[in-house]
Amino acid sequence: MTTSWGKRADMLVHEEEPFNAEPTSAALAASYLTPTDTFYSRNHGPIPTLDRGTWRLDVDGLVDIRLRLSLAELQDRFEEHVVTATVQCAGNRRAGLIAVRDIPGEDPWQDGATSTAVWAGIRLADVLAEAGVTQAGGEADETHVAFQAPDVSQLARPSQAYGGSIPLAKATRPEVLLAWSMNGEALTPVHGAPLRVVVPGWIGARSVKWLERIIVRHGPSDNYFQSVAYRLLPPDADPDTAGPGNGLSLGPIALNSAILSPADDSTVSAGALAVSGYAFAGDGRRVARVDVSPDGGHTWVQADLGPDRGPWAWRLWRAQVHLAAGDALLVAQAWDGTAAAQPSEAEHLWNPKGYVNNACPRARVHAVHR
Ligand SMILES: Nc1nc2c(c(=O)[nH]1)N[C@H]1C(S)=C(S)[C@@H](COP(=O)(O)O)O[C@H]1N2
Ligand SMILES: [Mo]
Repeated sequence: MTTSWGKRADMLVHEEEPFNAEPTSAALAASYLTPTDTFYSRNHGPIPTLDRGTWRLDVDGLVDIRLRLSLAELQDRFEEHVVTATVQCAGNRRAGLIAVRDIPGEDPWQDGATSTAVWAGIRLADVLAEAGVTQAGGEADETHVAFQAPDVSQLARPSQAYGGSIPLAKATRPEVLLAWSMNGEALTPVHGAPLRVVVPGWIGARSVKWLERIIVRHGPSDNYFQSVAYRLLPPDADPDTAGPGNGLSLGPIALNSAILSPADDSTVSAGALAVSGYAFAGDGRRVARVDVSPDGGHTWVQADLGPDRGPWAWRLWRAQVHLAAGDALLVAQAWDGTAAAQPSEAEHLWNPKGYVNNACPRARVHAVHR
């Protein structure tokens, strides 16, 4: 069996070109940190192979001093920082929305368009400071930091290189990195070598790979993937005619969770059953609790939460429920530190591009005596 881009053979590959693949639930559940060969990969165009030696990062726009730096210069001049962060695509769990109503032209991601790694690199804030950009009071609301990559996407209208932006207020936070390493090793081509942005707590689309240029500007980027895609349209909107600025801009991640085991529609032994999965609160919030129901939401037990590696990374969880023989509907529901819970129904969340399905995950199981 052939594997693309250094990924394990059992990846669920949605598309080879552009390469879009997610790990199985079992692979994702096997460890807190997702091994690089297991980490999902989301791409909108061909994966560029950049030469580390000749590659340069440009920083310009509304800066006092323009910068043009090699990788070695970045590594010499700035202090290295390490952040454990979950990256999560806004399209994660889209399959649950497609089950409500079809979403043509978008990949049916299951629960694996999210993964967690240890990222090392430098703080975007430090590079911005070197260019004379600091977070100055009220201006931070209108000032945005845009990222430009070289991979040209035919999916954009018109076709263009990938880009996006975040507000200066987020860009200057200590968790936002320009990362050159993932899980202790140099970034691989598919994950953005030699340098990518990692915006912990925000949708994966803002963690721009193969970063070549940082532009400080008034307002968000005009790039298609900022101004048109990755916006949450109302259910009755036509995605084919939606233009720049329509719908809600997606940035901070919404509270979400998934059941990774048992699989939906599986046969299990009656009696004690372990149910496990992940939960992620998004933008600096904490997962406060995960509840699991063995009976479609009538009764609940609390899951045990696994290791806490800070607000930028997911929590794995596990609960034990007791099932009589017969069919049962397992449901999980995560709560965050503001006592907000996941919405119950995917049907109420359906949107034309299929983003942000954070409905309570469900798994139907058939319990048998054996
Ligand atoms: N240059 C570039 N950066 C990109 C993308 C892309 O297509 N091109 N995809 C984005 C999206 S939508 C996601 S979810 C993450 C996925 O990161 P990964 O492939 O390392 O998992 O990368 C983001 N950065
Ligand atoms: Mo994404």
